[in-house]
Amino acid sequence: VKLCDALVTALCTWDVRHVYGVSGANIEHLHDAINRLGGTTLRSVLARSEVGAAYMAEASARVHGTLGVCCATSGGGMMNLAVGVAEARAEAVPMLAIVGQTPLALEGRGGFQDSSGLVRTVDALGLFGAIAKHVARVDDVAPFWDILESAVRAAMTLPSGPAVLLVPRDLFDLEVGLMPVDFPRSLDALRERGPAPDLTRLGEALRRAERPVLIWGTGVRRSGASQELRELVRTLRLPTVTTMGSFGDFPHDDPLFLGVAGAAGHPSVHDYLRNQADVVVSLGTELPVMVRGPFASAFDRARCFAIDISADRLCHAVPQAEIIPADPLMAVRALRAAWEKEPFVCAPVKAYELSRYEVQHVESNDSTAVEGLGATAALAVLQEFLPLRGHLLLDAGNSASTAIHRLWLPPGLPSSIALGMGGMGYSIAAAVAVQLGARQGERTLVLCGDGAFLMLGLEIHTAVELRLPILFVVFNDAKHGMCVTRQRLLFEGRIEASRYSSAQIAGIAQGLGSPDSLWVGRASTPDELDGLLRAYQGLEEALPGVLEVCITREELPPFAPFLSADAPRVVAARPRRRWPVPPQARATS
Ligand SMILES: Cc1ncc(C[n+]2csc(CCOP(=O)(O)OP(=O)(O)O)c2C)c(N)n1
Repeated sequence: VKLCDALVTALCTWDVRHVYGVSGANIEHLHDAINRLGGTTLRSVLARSEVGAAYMAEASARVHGTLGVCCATSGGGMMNLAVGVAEARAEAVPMLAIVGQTPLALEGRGGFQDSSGLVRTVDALGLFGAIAKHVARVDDVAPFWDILESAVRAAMTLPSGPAVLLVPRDLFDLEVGLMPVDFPRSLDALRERGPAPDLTRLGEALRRAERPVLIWGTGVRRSGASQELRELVRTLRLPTVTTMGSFGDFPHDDPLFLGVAGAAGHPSVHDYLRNQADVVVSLGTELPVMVRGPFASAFDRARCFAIDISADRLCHAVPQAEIIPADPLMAVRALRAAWEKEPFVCAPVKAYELSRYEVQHVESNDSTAVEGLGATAALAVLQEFLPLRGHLLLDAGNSASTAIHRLWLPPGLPSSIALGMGGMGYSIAAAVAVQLGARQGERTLVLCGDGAFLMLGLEIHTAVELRLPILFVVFNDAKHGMCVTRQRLLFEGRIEASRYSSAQIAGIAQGLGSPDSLWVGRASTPDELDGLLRAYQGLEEALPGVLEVCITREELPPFAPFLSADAPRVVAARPRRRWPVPPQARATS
């Protein structure tokens, strides 16, 4: 068996469905092997850039709990891919990146796109050594199967992360022998979860607590624990807040949901954690500053348990907490076991109301208009059109923080945001993989700014090609909104390198498909937005859509670091509509 065929066979055995990438001289053998052997199991997805490809692979793993696989050629392709490898590293997402290298005989001898590190060439091993969880170079085919197994084991073992396999072009064609009999046949066999923690003390603390709170992090979904944790939370009646990354993972219409914690989170949640909670349990979050910043004093005052596989990071983030290293799924099961020995229900939250910050418009000389459409008003319209089942992807910037702060999500619509590296445009590329892995009837919605669109918007072309019914909503304010906000607040309003002339996003999008393959709309008022969303939802055949929302009224985003402690708030009425519960639990949790 040739190395390239062996790779494809292994990926098929693991039930990997897509290899995201861009081809090129040093990776074309892999694409040819997918062509010959992928069958109905494994397809290649041609992204428009390797940045997009890596984000797609990362999102397929982050959202659907698989191993994300991407590939690139050496040189520029490899450098682009590195962006998404870094995101997977930062957010502990399991990924396999296969990167072709110049033929062995040409390394250090002027080979095209040589990244061997020899004779002052770029050093691929060094590059990925610095950003991946695991990197290996296949220099010799004899240990190929071991090298592959170690790479994927490293990617899957918690805390998971990206593994990079560097393969010189000529080795793709060499014989590696048959797949060994003891080669792992399923990814589950590679996912080492570690032992179950002893949570007797936590159970005891919760039983005695008067105002306990659970902080639900993104690691819960990644470890496949969402369903079991939801059940446990309801059994214990444990009041719950989510982080921004897991916004939507706990049903918003459940009375146990207190809101979102973190920079774009809700002030009532932060107050409750800071001043009232007596036992705080965080699960599946490393509690980075973006999450803990607005309520950090809770860790000094309350009794805190921080449970996550990345206990080393927790030790630095919240040294005051009792840190419990564990995979979230193992922790959920351990807590259930502790509870079953001596069942109890938590004390109910008294007189709690979820509050949000009031909208603050920015009135400034350079502001385009005092009247006009603001992000909050646009989101109020969008609220009524959210898919009931699917996934919401948010991007960097003001529009995403406003969405997290102001939207209620239906229970079948969890959301994701890349906060590890926080790269703009992630949501656009990620949507491709999220929709490819979706079940029938599930829809992906992207909410991003024009800045994100201008960075990676051409991945919409990938979605059009694959006829993926993703709606890309682009909030166009003709600027990098969040940078402008920061400059206003931190640099006396001097705006530099964060504004540009308005781009016609709908016009650009129209060039990415024909009207029967891509729906495009442009709204400047709430009524127009409402009409267009109705039109999109009424399409006979679900299509990819791009909806440009022209934002002409600037707002201060509801982002805690930008707001004073006494910024005015409003109590948020709970969602009135009883959202239908999706017929099946999602694949990943
Ligand atoms: C790749 C990348 N470069 C720079 C940044 C820093 N950054 C964070 S938000 C932002 C502006 C985002 O603008 P836009 O996408 O238009 O969203 P808005 O804030 O206007 O809603 C920038 C430049 C980043 N997060 N990612």
